[in-house]
Amino acid sequence: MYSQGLIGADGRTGETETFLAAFQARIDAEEKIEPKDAMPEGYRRTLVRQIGQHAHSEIVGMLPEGNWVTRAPSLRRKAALLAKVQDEGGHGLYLYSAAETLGVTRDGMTEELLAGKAKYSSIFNYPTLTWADIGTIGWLVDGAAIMNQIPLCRCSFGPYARAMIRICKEESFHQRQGYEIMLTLCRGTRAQKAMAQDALDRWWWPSLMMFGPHDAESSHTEQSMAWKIKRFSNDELRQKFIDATVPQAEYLGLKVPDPAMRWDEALNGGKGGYRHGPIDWDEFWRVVKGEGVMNRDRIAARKKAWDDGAWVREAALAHAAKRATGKVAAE
Ligand code: BYC
Repeated sequence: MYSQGLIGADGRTGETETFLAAFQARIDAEEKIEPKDAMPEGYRRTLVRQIGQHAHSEIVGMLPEGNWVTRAPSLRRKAALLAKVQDEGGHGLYLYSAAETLGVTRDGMTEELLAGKAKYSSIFNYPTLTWADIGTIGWLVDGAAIMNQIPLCRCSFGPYARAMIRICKEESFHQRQGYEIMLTLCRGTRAQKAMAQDALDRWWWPSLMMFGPHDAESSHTEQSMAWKIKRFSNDELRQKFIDATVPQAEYLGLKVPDPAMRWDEALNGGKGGYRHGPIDWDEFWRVVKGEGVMNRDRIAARKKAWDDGAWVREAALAHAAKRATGKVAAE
């Protein structure tokens, strides 16, 4: 059993006050916590949960866009989309590796996903109906992801923070390719612009939900911020995203589907910001609990991929074992 978190800094077992205070002092001094360092069990569990969910989101997130690779409207679009989907696969792998440094296995995390015990982002339970959905995912979903993930580059846990640096660079490219698709559609025919508006109408609210419940309803934010895993609250990041995105929609000539949205001078400490209308949290929780349009398909697709890949994992392990005992000559 992985027990380093239960050994206090003073060498005694159990999470003594001294140990917890010394750990918090390291966090407050902006020291990075590394896998071999003593850490409270709650800190370790929070990271395993968040990094695991994040990794699953990247892998499940390949499905809605992968669905359009064969139908991309040009070779250039196909090459960019293929590269983006592959990038998401890479992000999942860095994140599974970061979580593994905390004493869990990728097999175990995958089993939890397939059994419905581990969550992944609600956003990936919506279907991609038209090509404009691919533009909108890049623009809004990757845009929201960047807003959430840039602060994670300063997360107190070293392996997670370091993984996020490369991920954010790639997400930034993804966001631009999405916005460029939207720009092209919005400068195209009336039908193309209508397709872009329809996609924005369907993806706007689910994108706002990506940031998680309002702060007052968020069970983990307070502790995660004290541990500097999260640097901003869910509502703070959602507001930053809205303020950055509404002018982008205006530039495209599209309308954000929120009749209550208005500029409010009082927001952001008097700097002003866009006040949004009520979010349908019943829909959010229905989707998180498995009742979204695509939940069953997503898990079925991941289960098939995991089952179909069993022979590859077995062969790779057998090959590695033979190499380790010198029975296979190095190529
Ligand atoms: N969907 O106390 P809270 C991507 C859950 S992938 C589902 O605020 P926390 C991309 C939450 O887990 C984007 N569940 O939690 C990939 C918790 O349940 P549990 C993924 C959600 O952790 C491909 C409960 O609600 N990004 O970028 O402090 C293509 C209470 O919430 C959601 C990440 O994972 C949701 N949207 O804050 C394109 C980033 N929101 O665990 C793009 C890393 C909340 O107690 N994660 N829940 O059962 C985070 O930053 C935080 O985990 C969250 C939630 C802000 C998401």
